[in-house]
Amino acid sequence: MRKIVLVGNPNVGKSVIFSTLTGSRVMISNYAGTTVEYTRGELTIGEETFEVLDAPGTYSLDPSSKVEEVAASLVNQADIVVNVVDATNLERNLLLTSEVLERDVPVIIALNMIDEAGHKGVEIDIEELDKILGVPVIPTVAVSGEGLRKLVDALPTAVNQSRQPLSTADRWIIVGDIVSQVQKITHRHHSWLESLQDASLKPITGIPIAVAIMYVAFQVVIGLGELIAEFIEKYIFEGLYEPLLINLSRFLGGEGFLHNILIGTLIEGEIEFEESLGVLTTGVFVEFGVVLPFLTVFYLVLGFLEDSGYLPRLAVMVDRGLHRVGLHGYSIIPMVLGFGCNVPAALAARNLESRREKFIVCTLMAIAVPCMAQLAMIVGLVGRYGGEYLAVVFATLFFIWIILGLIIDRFMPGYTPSMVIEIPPYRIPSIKAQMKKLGMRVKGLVVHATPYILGGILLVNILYTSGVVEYIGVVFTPLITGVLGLPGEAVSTLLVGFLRKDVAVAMLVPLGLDARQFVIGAVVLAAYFPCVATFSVLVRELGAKDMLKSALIMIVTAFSAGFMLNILLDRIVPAPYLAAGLVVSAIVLAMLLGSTSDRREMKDLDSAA
Ligand SMILES: Nc1nc2c(ncn2[C@@H]2O[C@H](COP(=O)(O)OP(=O)(O)OP(=O)(O)O)[C@@H](O)[C@H]2O)c(=O)[nH]1
Ligand SMILES: [Mg+2]
Repeated sequence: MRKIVLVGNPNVGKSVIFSTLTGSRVMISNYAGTTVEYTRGELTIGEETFEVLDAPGTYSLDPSSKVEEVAASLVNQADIVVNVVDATNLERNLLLTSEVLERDVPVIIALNMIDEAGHKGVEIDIEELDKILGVPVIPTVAVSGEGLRKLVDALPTAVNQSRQPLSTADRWIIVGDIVSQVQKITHRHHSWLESLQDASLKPITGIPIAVAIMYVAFQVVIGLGELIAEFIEKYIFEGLYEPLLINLSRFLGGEGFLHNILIGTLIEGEIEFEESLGVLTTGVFVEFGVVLPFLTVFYLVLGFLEDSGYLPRLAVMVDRGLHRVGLHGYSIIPMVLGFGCNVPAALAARNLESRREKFIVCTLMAIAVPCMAQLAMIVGLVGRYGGEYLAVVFATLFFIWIILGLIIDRFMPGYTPSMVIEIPPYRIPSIKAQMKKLGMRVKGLVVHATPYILGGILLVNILYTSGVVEYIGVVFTPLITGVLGLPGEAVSTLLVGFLRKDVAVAMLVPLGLDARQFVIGAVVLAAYFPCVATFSVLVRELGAKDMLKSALIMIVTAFSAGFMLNILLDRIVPAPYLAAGLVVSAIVLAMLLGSTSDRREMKDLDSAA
């Protein structure tokens, strides 16, 4: 099968074109670096079926990051290259085009975002561009599908130029020349969207906007998530599902092996969805009653932030703060994604250029950013002891995040290269695209998480029933009880936490912990190790050696934090003061001790000069 490869700069609409051409579903967002791996699809034209590949965005075929490598290698395999060019940013896009034209492969150009170019007063003489480049140029508006039919029809007319390679300097000159010949810019007034763009980047207005957006986003997720979760629990689980289970429980005789696996333990003769630990009770409840409602709302909100183009602006706003822990502002994107699920977040970290930065981001995220499923459990279960205990959990994670960032930044050699953040314009998210994306994510969740959730519950159940937990509990009691102040059985939650963190948090409930113990359990579970899905992605992304280092850091940090809480919380410092103290001291320490690697970079630059 012949291969058509879609190449272009980041965020130019390649994935939109891909999904229209092939009918495949792929992630589309309004920021550079949405696609990090390629996706395949098929397109039939007449008799022939082509394989279509959606490449990650790249600025050059001479790769400078893993993501760009993927794109460059796809071009090498291509039988036809469709170079997607952003009409609103012709100059930069044509630099890549000039590289593509040097390859021994037929090329056709999709001049995309013609609609936005029009709004911006950018006028492009397409015929002239076509003539100068010597390959077909098809104007398109990917989101509305305009021009895509023509693009498909024109595919056979793609031209192989195999041009002589140019030096970078010559490339700039030639591209500049072309742009001056084909592009006319007429002046026009700022639209309100553009004024808003400016406001969200200026610190004086941008910081309040960022705080407000994040606040509203999390309020909506927690508030709406809770509302939906309560509704589902009351009407679906208690109203419809429980009576069925009660019948089943009676049918099974109320006890025995099968009853234990499916229904679990009855608590005072009743099924308790959070505590019974049966596959059909707690397993199904955790997935559909807890994870799904919160995650669906989170993805809805995230989708809006992604498609509007706000995330890269947030990156600019937090850039200075993140530099204190050796990170570039763009690493806020994997962090925010991590609140949904750490797996896609670890993949998004690929966009960061250096190994150093990737290591810091992945470690900090795995340790201190609980995923939505876990977050929902923590909010629901720790919240029962009162808001101040919830505050201690989050304050501790924040404290860990900052302190660990400062330490790694100081002791890991090198520095994080500055990275140019490309900021897309604000775009009004289309409801249809949002729903498609949400559907993809929720489906992915149900398909991928179900085995872990049900399997996790099953495992715990078996571990409990067979007495293994008791045995391991005895072995680890000195650590669990001595250091963390938890009952020995808590060790089972750590085992399960490797499979599913949310389930593990729920399993703290039957242990009958007091508030301080529950807080310690929740913090240690969040921090000690990533879940198995995240772990496998991290091994791939960081390599086994770095992952091992990262894992060691996590385990040591988690137990130190648990130990600290065990000593301080409520015994020496009451919860609200501890929460406030942790947040304030983290911020103060970051101010005083931060930016070590930035200073190293300055020193190196000075001595080089
Ligand atoms: N107005 C307008 N928006 C578009 C057009 N094509 C794509 N977009 C929007 O541009 C953004 C980027 O689209 P993607 O398809 O994710 O871009 P990509 O080239 O695959 O980006 P990466 O995977 O990050 O390299 C999305 O918000 C799209 O909705 C277009 O022709 N007109
Ligand atoms: Mg893409």
